[in-house]
Amino acid sequence: MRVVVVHPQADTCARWSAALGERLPDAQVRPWPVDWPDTDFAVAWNPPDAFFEGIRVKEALFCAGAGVDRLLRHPGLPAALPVVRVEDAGMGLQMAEYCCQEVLRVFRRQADYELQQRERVWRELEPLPRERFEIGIVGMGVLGGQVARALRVFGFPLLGYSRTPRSVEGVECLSGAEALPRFLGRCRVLILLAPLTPETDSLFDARRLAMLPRGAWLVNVARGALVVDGDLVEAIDRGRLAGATLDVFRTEPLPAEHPFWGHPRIRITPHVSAVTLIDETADQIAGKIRRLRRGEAVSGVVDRTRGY
Ligand code: NDP
Ligand code: OXD
Repeated sequence: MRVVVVHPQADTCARWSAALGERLPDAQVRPWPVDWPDTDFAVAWNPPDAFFEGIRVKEALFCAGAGVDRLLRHPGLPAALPVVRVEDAGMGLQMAEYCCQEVLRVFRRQADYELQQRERVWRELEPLPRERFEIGIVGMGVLGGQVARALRVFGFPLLGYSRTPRSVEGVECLSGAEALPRFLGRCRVLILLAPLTPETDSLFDARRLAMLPRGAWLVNVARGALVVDGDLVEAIDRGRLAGATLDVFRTEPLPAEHPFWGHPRIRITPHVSAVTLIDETADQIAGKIRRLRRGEAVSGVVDRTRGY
């Protein structure tokens, strides 16, 4: 059995190959480029345009991350090749840490206390009422579900929004386009954790952002293109939104001249809210390769018509 690994960073590619090689001792695992005409499986993160020109992937392509938007836009991706994505593999816990941190920062008025510290002001601010501090999560899949479960501990009212109906204990779940205005109208903090698809591209434009309660906070840990950048800055500057925490951007790395960088009410991290953990993910992918070899079904197969 042959497995090719393709990744833009050579050292990471080598680490992936070694991790998969250890777990699949009967396989030949090689970093791309290889001189093989074909391979049974490929494991890929942002493969270059030339990738599929020189090699035929026979059984399945594993995305080395959870989001497949970029892979599905690859011009050479064969139409019939099954694409399998990463499901959790340690990302859910990281996402839960990141989102809880940002929610608690807003709830505990940390930004206001930081401003006070700069002025050497000792003043106790009014606590926000927990029972009215509603948190909304767009995307109640593997990661959104784990974020909701982590937030439950704090007793905030939780809302979830997904494409199709979901049921998660302790979360009021809404779905479908007609429910979106009702959902947005309640979110003091809005967490984006839906994939980038034709339906979610630029979904959070001026009109949708205006549906949020005045003073809401946006946390985007999904993909930058879910949000219209200029509309977000305007909503914050006009005081409609209190601010935003952004981990993902339309262009990454975020260009130095982008207005997000210097904005006092925007917090930025460089796409690190949940990083792919090579060992955990290699365990998952190697397990799925073994199952596929035995003719068994695996989870995480991307539905290309849905786009995730
Ligand atoms: P899942 O496929 O498990 O969940 C996706 C969720 O989004 C589902 O609940 C789905 O609805 C919902 N959804 C899809 N389309 C829409 C829509 N049009 N409107 C509302 N909801 C929608 O994905 P994961 O939870 O594993 O990952 C989610 C995303 O997180 C990834 O696609 C990726 O972009 C991003 N990500 C970011 C990382 C980072 O470091 N910043 C790391 C990892 C992932 P339904 O339940 O009906 O299917
Ligand atoms: C992912 C990501 O989708 O890193 O896994 O964003």
